[in-house]
Amino acid sequence: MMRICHLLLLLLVACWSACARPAEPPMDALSLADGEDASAWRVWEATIQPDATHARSGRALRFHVDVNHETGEVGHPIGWPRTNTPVAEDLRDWTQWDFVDFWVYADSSRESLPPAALGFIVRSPNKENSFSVNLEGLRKGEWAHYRFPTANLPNPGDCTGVQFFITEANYAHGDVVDFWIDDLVLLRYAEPTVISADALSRLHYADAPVLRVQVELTGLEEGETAEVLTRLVRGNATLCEGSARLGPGLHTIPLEFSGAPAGAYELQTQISGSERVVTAPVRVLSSPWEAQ
Ligand SMILES: [Ca+2]
Repeated sequence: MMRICHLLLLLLVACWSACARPAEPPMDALSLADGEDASAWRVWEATIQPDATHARSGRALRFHVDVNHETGEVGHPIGWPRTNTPVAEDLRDWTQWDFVDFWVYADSSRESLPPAALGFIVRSPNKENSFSVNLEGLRKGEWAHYRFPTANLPNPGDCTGVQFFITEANYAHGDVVDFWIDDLVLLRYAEPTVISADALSRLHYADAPVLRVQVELTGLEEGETAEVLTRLVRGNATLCEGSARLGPGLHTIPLEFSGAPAGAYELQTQISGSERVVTAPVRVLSSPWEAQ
């Protein structure tokens, strides 16, 4: 009996997790590398070639490094084996896209990878404006998925190239390491999408007349707008609701609030006509003493 209860509980939790997470909205994708052709990739102190040993589909780009602490560039025997490709001139404006997204599979002669196993750079004409990141979470014998918002790049309007590199100082002389890079794409929401919605303050005093909701919208052309609905609910009861017609970017919707009993509520926000609801908790307080 105990075991059945546990099983039911697990099923409930699994269902709850699946239901609570809104399905990913449809996206447009532009492929930068699908692993079938490495001819546009330049490489230093390493090799790169299409290879089917590990691939999301077809082949992946296999970036192979024999770590060597004694050879390499003059003055930098412990260097940075790397590979990069230019981005075609007409594709360099990534403000038109929401994410850069790719998969990496890692293998090595080592028992496990060092913490900073592989780096990724989105290059800009000006080096200081390049985006450089250590790909955390890479593990030997596993795929890892990376998705970076283009809004986080210092210069998303002029992305001239992408690069993968290792820092040999993080490895031992003689280590062998391979990375299979696949499905390197730019993604954007294909329809109006709420990417975040939250109360400016998650603690709301019951006598305050306005609850301010911060909403970020994407999937809209400049000048295009969408109707956004937002409401505060508990169970089946809607305490207050509002709507606004908004364009892309960050906005604040003032939600008229006519009072509600103290307690935990849920803020629900969606594009009118869409089933995808973004939720955030709000706590209504009847007096400042409850904030403790
Ligand atoms: Ca592929």
